[in-house]
Amino acid sequence: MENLTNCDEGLQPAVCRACLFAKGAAPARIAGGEPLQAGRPAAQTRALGGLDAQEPAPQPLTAGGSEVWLLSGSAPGPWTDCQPAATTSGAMPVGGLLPLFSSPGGGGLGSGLGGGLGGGRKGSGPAAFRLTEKFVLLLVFSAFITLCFGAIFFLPDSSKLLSGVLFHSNPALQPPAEHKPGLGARAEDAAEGRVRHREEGAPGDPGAGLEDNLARIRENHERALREAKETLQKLPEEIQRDILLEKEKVAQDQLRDKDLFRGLPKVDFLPPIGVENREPADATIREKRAKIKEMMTHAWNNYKRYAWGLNELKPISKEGHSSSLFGNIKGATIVDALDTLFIMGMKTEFQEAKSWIKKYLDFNVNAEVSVFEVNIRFVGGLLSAYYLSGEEIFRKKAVELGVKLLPAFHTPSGIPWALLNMKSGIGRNWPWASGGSSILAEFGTLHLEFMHLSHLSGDPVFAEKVMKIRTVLNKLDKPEGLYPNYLNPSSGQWGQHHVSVGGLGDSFYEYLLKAWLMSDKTDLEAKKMYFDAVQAIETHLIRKSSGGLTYIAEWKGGLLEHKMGHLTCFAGGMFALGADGAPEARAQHYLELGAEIARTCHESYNRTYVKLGPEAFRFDGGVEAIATRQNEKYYILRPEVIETYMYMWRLTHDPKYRTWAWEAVEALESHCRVNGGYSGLRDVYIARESYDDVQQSFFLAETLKYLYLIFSDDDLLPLEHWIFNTEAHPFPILREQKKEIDGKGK
Ligand code: DMJ
Repeated sequence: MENLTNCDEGLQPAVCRACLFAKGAAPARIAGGEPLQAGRPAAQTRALGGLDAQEPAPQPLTAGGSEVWLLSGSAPGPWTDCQPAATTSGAMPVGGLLPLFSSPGGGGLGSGLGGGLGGGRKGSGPAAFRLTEKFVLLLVFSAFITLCFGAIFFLPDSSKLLSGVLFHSNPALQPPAEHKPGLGARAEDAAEGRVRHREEGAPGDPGAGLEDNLARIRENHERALREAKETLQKLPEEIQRDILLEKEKVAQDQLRDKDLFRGLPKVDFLPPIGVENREPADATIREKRAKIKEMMTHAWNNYKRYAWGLNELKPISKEGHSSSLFGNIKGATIVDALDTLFIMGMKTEFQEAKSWIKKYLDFNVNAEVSVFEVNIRFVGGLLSAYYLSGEEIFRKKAVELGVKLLPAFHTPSGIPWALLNMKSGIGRNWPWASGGSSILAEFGTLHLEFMHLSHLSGDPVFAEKVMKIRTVLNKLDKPEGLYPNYLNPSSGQWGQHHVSVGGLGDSFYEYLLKAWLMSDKTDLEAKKMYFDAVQAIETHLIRKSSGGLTYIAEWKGGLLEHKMGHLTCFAGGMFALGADGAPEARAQHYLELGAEIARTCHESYNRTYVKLGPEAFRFDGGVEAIATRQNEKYYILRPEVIETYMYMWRLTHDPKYRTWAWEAVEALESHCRVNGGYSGLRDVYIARESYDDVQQSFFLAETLKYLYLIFSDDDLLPLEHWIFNTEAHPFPILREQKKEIDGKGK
């Protein structure tokens, strides 16, 4: 009865006809001719339109006439019109179709065909058909069948409708209905929907089972109806695009099946360069390095003791901390800390982490995650753990997670969504983002990881996704050569013209430079994009304060906000690292620019009470490198300033960078270390403790790793061989690419 229910509910003709055909009875009965009289309406009063209007009036009534009525799908009116027999006779489920082929009782459709409402002549039945009439009948009926097939197979997801109607006989075999949230809906809605379904009726209660099944069918129908309606309103190009996206999804599922369940292709694991943990020759440096390892042990042991398996630690409350950034994925600290444990030689801890990952790391979670955060921390952490240790489990998990992230790219432009439900594959953007835009620093910080995913899986799909992002960016005009922070994934156009080298923009620029370096300097497009962007940043954003501090301001539609974020401090290291690729005359300039930013950021630390820097500091209203707003005075164990010290140390060996790094160690020990680990601070300008009670996973991944590298020799993870992702996870330079390209060129 589901089709009739749908007719009642106003299904569009195309869809409802598919339902009727799906009943399977109509064609056979029509061919046989006999049972078609069963559902004849007592009186058919419908006015005719379409083909029937062209029929010459004084023709004998034939079943062909009835079919003409059926085919006049373009005639306006709700789909309830398709079921007169069911409503009048109240008997046959296919009553909407059958009466059209009967006539001996008179009236019926013939009344219309003959010459208007109620007029009709008596028909003589199928046996009396003339040859031409039979032919017309056959023609018309074939057209009807074709239409039905079209509705079934070419309307996206009408198969769902059929499966709801036809294949619901065994409720036990039906998966619970996915309660998909629409765009803008929250993941929790979906979760609640699922819970509701489970709660209805106890297991084994057939009544409840039936109810549940009917509800599910109804839900399927409603969804199919919505989708069919949407499809009918779409332009042909949009339908074409949807079909392509759907195909792509299927291909991705196949990829997942192939790769994950039948094993990844073999890759030659190259022993990593520069991972020997040699002690520094200088005793003071050795001690300092040992101290940093002790800090890592303290952070790790407390996480293990109080929050093992959860995402992060609350070092004051001594319990787990879960951030919505990871949805229901667990173990952020474990995955983020893997490579730090490895390079510090903490082998037992590394093995513990590996065992947990093997047993418990699960990505099949029905919750929204931040694509960016999951990529930089989880994919990044797993990739570097693989490259350092050669353990297959990390490669497998990284690729498995990469596949789960692919639906985020199902947008009209190929610019991915910021948020993704990993189970349903539904994506959306942050509700606060300008005009539904994706964020530059988020979709622009996938490149390194996705290039490695293709390398390790043997599948180009990951690389294709990130190269598509680049194509979109290169086609767009940039205001003053700058990249706005917001880009709409549907229109492929910029949102608000806000530009930042800090939050919302930062690691996009970092990844342009590193894409070039990681490709063994073959990715010249990335190099050009990087240097062009840096030039525009220098012209429009970089300024010097009256006290001589160089800073990077934020740009809002042409106006400068003289504020620099803690996040922006990474740029000192980036400018210095990029000096290598700059024209010779500019190389020194970029090193100096890096040094100036490092000095400014050091000042932002030095001008606080605790000697750790605020979230943002300003250069206006008579202050320099100081936070003036209460909500910018916090420090959450961030690494960017220390990251810049690390690059400056490696590239210049100026001892002040070790001095500044050690100041940071002392400040962390004095103000952030607590019994239960390390905590961020709410206000860096006051003496009183102001713990935020979170030990961020990036404290272990980045802050402690960069500190450790500053007090290690340069041959530990040498910069000529390793590129650090934005979460400080080291990836090897992809030299094979060059060889392949060279090989092809020969
Ligand atoms: C880290 O997760 C990454 O460094 C990211 O690029 C920016 N923010 C945090 C640390 O501050």
